[in-house]
Amino acid sequence: MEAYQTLYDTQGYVLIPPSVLLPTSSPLFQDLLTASAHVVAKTRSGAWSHRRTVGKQFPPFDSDNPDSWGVQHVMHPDLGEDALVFQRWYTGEEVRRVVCALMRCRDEDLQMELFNLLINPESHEFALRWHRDDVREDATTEEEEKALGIWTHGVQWNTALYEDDCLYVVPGSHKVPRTPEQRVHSSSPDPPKDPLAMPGSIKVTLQPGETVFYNSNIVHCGTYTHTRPRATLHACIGSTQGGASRARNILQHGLAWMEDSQAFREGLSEQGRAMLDRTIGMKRGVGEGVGFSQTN
Ligand SMILES: O=C(O)CCC(=O)C(=O)O
Ligand SMILES: [Fe+2]
Repeated sequence: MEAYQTLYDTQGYVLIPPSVLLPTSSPLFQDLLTASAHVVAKTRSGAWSHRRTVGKQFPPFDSDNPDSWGVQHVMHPDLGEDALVFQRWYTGEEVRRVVCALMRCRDEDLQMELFNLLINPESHEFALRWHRDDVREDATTEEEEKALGIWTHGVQWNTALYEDDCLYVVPGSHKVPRTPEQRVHSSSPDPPKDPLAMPGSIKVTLQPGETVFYNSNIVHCGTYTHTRPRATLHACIGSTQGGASRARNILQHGLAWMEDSQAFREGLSEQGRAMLDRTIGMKRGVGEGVGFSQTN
């Protein structure tokens, strides 16, 4: 675990093999694959409206385009048995152990955040511009320094169910403001024509069952094609040690259902319920109107 921590701290991301979190031979892998197929079908048919819409890169997502690049809130109780499969893995011991190690926190500090599924659009090519999740593209160097200094109380990860080479990152950029040249590549709302033209960038390729944990304020982007299947579990967990520092990044996705649904609470394990209670505590502490991280 220590080697993973060191890599995560220095690079801003770390690859974790399937054996640690999701062996492809495990029944859980099959269950997650099946549950994913169900929720993708519901999203494509319009039966599930919480989705990431092609044409819209960041929250709030609209419903302008019928095609989707993500399924939102896969633990939502309205998704029935499938939601339970997603919950079981997200709140399970394996995930919690790695998350605690990377954030150097205790199990009692973990707060439930987001769990979504990233999928291939059905009939479009789409891409996200170079960005940091919770820092705007026009932030000054000083603003970037300040934001990056507090961004250690949450981890985000992608676990691939099919081979996935959609994500690009700039290793080390979670700690330092962008260089003038990197700013040129990350200041417009348009996605890059060639992601590798960004100085220092690399493509992250995941095999089925493999995970990349990343600091979501690392400079990163994504390219999506309809020509290959993508079903990648996309989640984050925070630590209560961060106080309200995670609030905007998380609450902008709309998490009232977590607090309001008795069915959701009842479906969770004891550890899951404790994680939920910590999130509700943070939510009540910050009140309404946290706003959005990005303006486009
Ligand atoms: O598609 C990905 O892997 C990255 C998604 C992303 O960067 C985001 O949702 O902000
Ligand atoms: Fe992002």
